[in-house]
Amino acid sequence: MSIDYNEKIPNNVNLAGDRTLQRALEQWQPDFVDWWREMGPDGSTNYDVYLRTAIGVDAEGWAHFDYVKMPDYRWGIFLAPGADERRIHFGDHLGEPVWQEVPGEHRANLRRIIVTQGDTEPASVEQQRHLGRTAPSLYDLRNLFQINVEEGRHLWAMVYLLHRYFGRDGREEAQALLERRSGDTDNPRILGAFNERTPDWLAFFMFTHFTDRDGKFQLKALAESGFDPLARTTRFMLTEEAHHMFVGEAGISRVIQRTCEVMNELATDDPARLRAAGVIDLATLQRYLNFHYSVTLDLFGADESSNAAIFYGSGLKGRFDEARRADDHRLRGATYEVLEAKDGRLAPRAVPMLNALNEVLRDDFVDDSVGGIGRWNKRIEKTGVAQRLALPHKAFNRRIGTLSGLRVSPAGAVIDEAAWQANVDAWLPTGADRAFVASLMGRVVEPGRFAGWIAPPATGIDRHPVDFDYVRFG
Ligand code: BYC
Repeated sequence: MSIDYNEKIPNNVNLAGDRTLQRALEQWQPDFVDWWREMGPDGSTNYDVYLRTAIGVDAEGWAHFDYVKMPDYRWGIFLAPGADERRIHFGDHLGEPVWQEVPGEHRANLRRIIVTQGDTEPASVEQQRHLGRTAPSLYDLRNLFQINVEEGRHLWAMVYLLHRYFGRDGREEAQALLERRSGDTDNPRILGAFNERTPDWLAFFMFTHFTDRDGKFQLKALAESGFDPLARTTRFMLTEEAHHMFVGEAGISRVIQRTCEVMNELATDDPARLRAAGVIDLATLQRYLNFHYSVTLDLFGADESSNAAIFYGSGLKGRFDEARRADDHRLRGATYEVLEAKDGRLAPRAVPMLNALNEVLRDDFVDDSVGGIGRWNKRIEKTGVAQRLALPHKAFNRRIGTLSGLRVSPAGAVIDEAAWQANVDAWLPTGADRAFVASLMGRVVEPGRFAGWIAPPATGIDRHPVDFDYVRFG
């Protein structure tokens, strides 16, 4: 059956004018829908969900709201408008015109970057597929589904690039993106954090706060790319990413609000009493934070990476805000400090900056995360509660890079295995923490009602009230 792509897939890439591409996508599309039905939000096929759909790249077009059944969501393909005469502004090709087709010598690396990016999108949908069963409100359920369909759109964005620019290998990679599965032992997703479970809503909010923030930084780095279609695609993806991080940050903020209210009501900071009252104690929240933050730090790759140097030198992947940096944008001869263990302590060591670009991006992410913690702590402070949250040291609980072989406390002290084992239950979520959080997860779906462990949001979506019926069950 042929599909009217202009009707079904909103796009600004003239799909209708490219028969080859259209045929390739016609073959991929039913497999995508099969994947969505198998691995997308559990039991949601008949729900009418009040969703935002991008139908254009301008101010009106990118946020069109209506009720949609998710398998019928119009996953569109959009490139942000291109600048005339854009030139590569970093690396060995600095000053040359950007590429509109893939340069042969960079083909394998570009494909690898696009596949790695693409792989995270369906992975996160798989990780979150059971959460609809335990949504704390209709408002939150809708936000979960919004994120899920947009991750689906981001997969389409990468599949478009693979199909349009990489011929047969691209089509094979696009197929493989539907075949890997998060957490599968035989055919897992590519990056570590995307094979972890997202078992409850506290994990979901931490994931969208921290891991979607990795998404922001990686997309910002790719938005600098000398391969113009990748730069323009990722720039448009960033408009959607902002809402995902909002869901995480505001979600945790609302959990904090509710916990602090009960702390004040009961005049206690005893986790056992708070748990008995049905809220999540701040120590448990801190342990979840420690886990999601450290797992996300690993997503930036090894602190020294020849891949990162090659990606930058060849103009494929820049730095965060590349254009705003006051240096030569070639970085040969420049150095950057990475951490290593020396005489039982963490010490900085200067290495060639080109090799340390994963660390440069990780440090930008750390700075941004410090801001987020500050906002959460402000929320606690306003309630008069004395406890505070903190980011663990960036060497804590690492599995990728030089620091992966070390045991490091959240405060940044290098410790031995015995000290780690003696404290790990105070630092990372325990089985008992997860079981407690799971025990709070019950489904609340009456408009305007919220589970007891989370405060309502200040405002609704698209200027609707908080008690709007954001999801209608078919
Ligand atoms: N887990 O030289 P290195 C998002 C592998 S999130 C497992 O440091 P490189 C989103 C690596 O593949 C953003 N393996 O690697 C968020 C390599 O393997 P090989 C996603 C890992 O290439 C929420 C080896 O270790 N986008 O959008 O410099 C919801 C050596 O490592 C990991 C991107 O990541 C890991 N964490 O850096 C939905 C952008 N890290 O070759 C979506 C594209 C490394 O030795 N990707 N390895 O077998 C990249 O730019 C790079 O691939 C990375 C890795 C920065 C990720």
